[in-house]
Amino acid sequence: MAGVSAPPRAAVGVVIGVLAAAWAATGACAGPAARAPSGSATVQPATWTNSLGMVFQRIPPGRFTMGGTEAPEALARAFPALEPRRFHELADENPAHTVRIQRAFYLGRHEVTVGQFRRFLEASGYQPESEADGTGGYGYNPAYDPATTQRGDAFEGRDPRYSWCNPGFAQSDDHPVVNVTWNDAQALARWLSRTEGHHYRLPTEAEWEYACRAGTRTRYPHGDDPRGLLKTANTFDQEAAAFWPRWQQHALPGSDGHAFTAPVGSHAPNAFGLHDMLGNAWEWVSDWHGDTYYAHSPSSDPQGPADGSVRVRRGGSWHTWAFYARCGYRNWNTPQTRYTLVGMRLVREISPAR
Ligand SMILES: [Ca+2]
Ligand SMILES: [Ca+2]
Repeated sequence: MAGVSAPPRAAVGVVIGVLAAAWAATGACAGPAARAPSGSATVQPATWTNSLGMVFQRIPPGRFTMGGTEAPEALARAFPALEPRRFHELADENPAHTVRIQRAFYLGRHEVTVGQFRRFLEASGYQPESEADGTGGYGYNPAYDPATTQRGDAFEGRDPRYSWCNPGFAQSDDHPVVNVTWNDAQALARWLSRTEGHHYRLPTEAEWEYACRAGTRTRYPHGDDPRGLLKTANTFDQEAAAFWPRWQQHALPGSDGHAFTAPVGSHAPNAFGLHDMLGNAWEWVSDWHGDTYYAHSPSSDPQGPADGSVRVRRGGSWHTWAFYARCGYRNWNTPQTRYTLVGMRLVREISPAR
């Protein structure tokens, strides 16, 4: 299966640099101290805020239909600019199947932000994988020409100049952190669990899709029309197409207000009160990826295949075409992958005794 290295599974294009968002790496690497926690886990409030300032929404248990793609003909009508082969490359989304989420859980209202990740690093001493292994991350550079590289990736890297605090474009503390690995997410969850006494982890793939759909069965929580993303998510729109004119035909016909990452919560939440489940930053989930997993996965609280080589990420990003920002779309990378488009959000478990 392709897509095991840093580039996205979805096609990447050629950067034609215009209007550089040049930015110094040191700008986002220092910041204010952590805030005190608020709220209490003992009463299971609808929202809860942790020691890093992450706000969590209580997600109720429930049942939903996971996966399942539409007929290629229907997809072709909705996405006329795409080559027909893309509608046949979705086998891992099938079959549609009923999944039960048996316990309530807290899920981050937002993606983990740059500021929250910095406070974690400062408090824990953890060194992100892109820095620890010395190879860096990926970033946007208007002077970079993918045609001159062997891989032809849309972004420059790996390069030590790029990391969680420098994706090559400006980010303030309330933007989603990117260039973080699945292993970095594990480290953050372990540290929070240890310091707060709650159990943190990445959501399972099933929990993520359940939370994204929030009771809906359409391509997106707002419905089936890709243009609705302009009001509900930060994806590949006309703002982004100005920087990647080669992909103009795949850009949504309007502006969501953001060419690169947006401050988390810039768009309306879904019915569970969650922002940016689609778009802004891809989100790591805990599961290994399995092409045929849906055909035999357990119906209650599936945890993913027992082993594998790549971890699933979900939801698309600020650089993702609408077709790949559907609730059911699956993508994956190795746990060591760090990339300009990939971030995370966390689960905090709710103790069944409370
Ligand atoms: Ca956008
Ligand atoms: Ca997201």
